[in-house]
Amino acid sequence: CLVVALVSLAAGASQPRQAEAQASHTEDAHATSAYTAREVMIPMRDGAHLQTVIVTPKGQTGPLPILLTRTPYGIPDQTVIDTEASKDISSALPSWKAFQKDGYIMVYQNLRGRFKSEGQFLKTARFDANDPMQANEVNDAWDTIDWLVKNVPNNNGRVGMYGVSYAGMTSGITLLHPHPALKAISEQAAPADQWMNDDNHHYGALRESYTFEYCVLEQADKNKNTNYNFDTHDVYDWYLRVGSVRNTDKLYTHGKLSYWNANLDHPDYDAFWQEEAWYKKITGSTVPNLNVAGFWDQEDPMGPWDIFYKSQAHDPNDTNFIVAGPWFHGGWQRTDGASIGPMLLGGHKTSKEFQDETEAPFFAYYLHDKGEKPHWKARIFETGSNTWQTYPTWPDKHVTPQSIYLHSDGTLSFTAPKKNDAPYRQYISDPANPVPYRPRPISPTFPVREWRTWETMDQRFVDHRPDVLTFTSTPLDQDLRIAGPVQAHLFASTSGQDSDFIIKLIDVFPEKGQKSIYSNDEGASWAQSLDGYQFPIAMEVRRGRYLRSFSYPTPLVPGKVTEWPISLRDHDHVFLKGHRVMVQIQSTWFPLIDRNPQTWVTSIPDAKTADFRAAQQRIYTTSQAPSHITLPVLQ
Ligand code: PG9
Repeated sequence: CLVVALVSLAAGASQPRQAEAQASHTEDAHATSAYTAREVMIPMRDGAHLQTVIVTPKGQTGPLPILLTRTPYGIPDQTVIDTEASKDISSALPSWKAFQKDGYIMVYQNLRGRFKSEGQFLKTARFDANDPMQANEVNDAWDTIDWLVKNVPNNNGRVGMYGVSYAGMTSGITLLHPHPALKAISEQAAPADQWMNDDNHHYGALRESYTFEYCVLEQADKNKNTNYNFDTHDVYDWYLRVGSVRNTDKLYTHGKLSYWNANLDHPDYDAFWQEEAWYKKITGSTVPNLNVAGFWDQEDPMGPWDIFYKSQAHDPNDTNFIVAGPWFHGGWQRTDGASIGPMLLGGHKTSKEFQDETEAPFFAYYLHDKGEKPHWKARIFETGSNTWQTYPTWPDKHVTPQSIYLHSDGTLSFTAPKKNDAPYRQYISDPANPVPYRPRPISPTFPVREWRTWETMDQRFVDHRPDVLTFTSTPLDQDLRIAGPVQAHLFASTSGQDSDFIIKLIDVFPEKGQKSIYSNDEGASWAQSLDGYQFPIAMEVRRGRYLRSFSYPTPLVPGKVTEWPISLRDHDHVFLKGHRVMVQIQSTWFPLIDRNPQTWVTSIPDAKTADFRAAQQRIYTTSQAPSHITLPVLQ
């Protein structure tokens, strides 16, 4: 039997992801070949042929459904398939093991313009329903499904699609015009609005280091995923030295990364980005869909919620579902899910539980007529209590919004500020000395692992910096359970004409007796202290120039107290009795978020060195300007 080199199927495939797949595959290297893989070039309506691998279980007796994944990152067994027309492979990839007891024909396709697929890489979620010849991911999926059901021997005429991130987007976007044979999809961490709250921007604030490095990964070479070769160990230094974001292109990439340059050329929510917000064209739940979201997703935290909520508006047959859990981007397919960052999850293997108990039964029901339809709308792994919860509606009907207020003495409480309280706390935000988004030295985004879990990192690394404000509650005298959308309202001013505010909702562990004990398969075990750990539950940035309009930025009035609504997305977490609730506020988050010059410029990526100036930031804590976070409290 053969040992084959697996390329990770997962979106954003990078070296560690490949290494994981390879390691798990090697374990099975001596098993009997269980599948046959063959490569075909499937024709699209405009004549482009897309490289597709069809993996069939050996000894298949009856007709089986097809499960299709469409990715820009390379299909599995790329190297093997490139040289031969068909090949035996010995074992399932980790991410499809759970399906195989029911039996599926697995199909992987490289998107047009990637690897051996012909045509131009689209790198867009455009879809014009009035132009049936438009090259887009909806039509490519349609043509592929049409070809598969007509040409793959022994298929049962039903197709499912699934995938994480980019492959989640290519699954989810089929909702806009599904092929009749497409009977179920599971979009997982699909980006839905790249300017608003997914990979590239958050409310217009450019995700500089991630987007730049992602564009290198995907666009530098058609035939492989590429990592940028930095000349500093700490990329914080590299980005600071680069200065104006436009210099990345001027000095280093010289027009080679068209999508990166598009990000710089379109700083505002213009027609370019509105076209990318494909989920807004969803008219309802057209195909049964299992949306999957991670609460610590560092790339596409909002897309699945956008798609879920938009489909929910018209879901007459109740076929739109959401699963969310304690996962980084795609964590439910890439780890066993026994922990999130350093937090163990009560003995659960949340990824395996999701795959075995939710994902596989979902496809079995819609593609095999086996088992039962999900009896819930949302199935969520709640952290803190470390339990799976099912909800008949999401948000749950029993949620009561309760506001937790920031006070000028640095406390946080459910009591609103009093009339005579001091009006504000303040700090100087200096773009020349930005707050790092994770502890330095900051490694490149890919291929190292820290990127995956940075959203779980202990926030003590910035606590007490002079440009970070901290507000803390007393220890809770009972559990505080939140389930639903979390919404911050800052009342703030700046001495500049533009500014960012970053707000973090944090669960502070007690000072004694908190630890995670890990063990490995060899029987070794070790402990990590979590005493006083500042565990982020929700974090978000807003950019002042877009407070009034996302499409037409306007300057802030220096010194004017303004309300900043900041959505912190949906969460399900229990702050346990004895823990404290903390809020941190700062104005830089570098180099993840590009620096705001804090003076008025028409385009931040083109700001000059002299435009970057320090500003005095004030967070108001009065009865007229009560900064607070509204929590969805569930008793
Ligand atoms: N988050 C990645 C991505 C998807 C779509 C567009 C841009 C980036 C990914 O992991 O695929």
